[in-house]
Amino acid sequence: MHTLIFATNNKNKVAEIQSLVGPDFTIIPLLEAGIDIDIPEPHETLQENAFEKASTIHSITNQNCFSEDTGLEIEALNGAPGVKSARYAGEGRDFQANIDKVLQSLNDIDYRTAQFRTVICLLWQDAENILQTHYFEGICKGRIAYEMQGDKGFGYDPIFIPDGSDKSFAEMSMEEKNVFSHRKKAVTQLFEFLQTK
Ligand code: ITT
Repeated sequence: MHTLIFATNNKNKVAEIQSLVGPDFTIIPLLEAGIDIDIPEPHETLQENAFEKASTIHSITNQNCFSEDTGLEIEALNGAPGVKSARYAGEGRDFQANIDKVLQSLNDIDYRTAQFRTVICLLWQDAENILQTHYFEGICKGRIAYEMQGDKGFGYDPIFIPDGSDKSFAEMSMEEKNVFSHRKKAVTQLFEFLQTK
């Protein structure tokens, strides 16, 4: 049995990852661990931000933990919003404003190829008590819809249609989203790694 703190304040991420956890793992979200802080994400890469979040929580708890940073990368916008996805339309981290800005930026552009990319950072104390850092990445390729579709999920889900589907993530149940999901792919690698421990 592995117990891991998940260094996030995003309840939707917690719900998605809880839905993937098997009996061998216990995931403890920050609020359940009694930690109520907004961890900064100041860096230029998902990997650096993920490390920042995991290392901040490890320094507080001294326990095994992981974090993840996710970006929506749109080819016609040279990879934007990318690492700035949470604050694309400003510091308010407003889902609707972020979606409006993406749709506005792609106005009159039919080339709508995009991907979600998730980077997980695991800080793990090995059997010799040495702290190891491991990264796991998951990518979901797809396209940006012309308008919002569906009301499930969170963030950019209403405008992202994964390859292999005609539905946006916001038109899917969590189980359907997991068939395609960037997060599912990264978490699967994390669990596979932990199963070898
Ligand atoms: P933590 O840093 O506390 O984990 P956050 O919401 O700040 O939570 P990110 O920086 O990783 O998380 O998220 C970047 C943005 O991308 C943010 O606006 C999310 O809503 C959005 N996002 C992340 N995963 C998504 C998904 O699976 N579907 C749609 N939008 C997503």
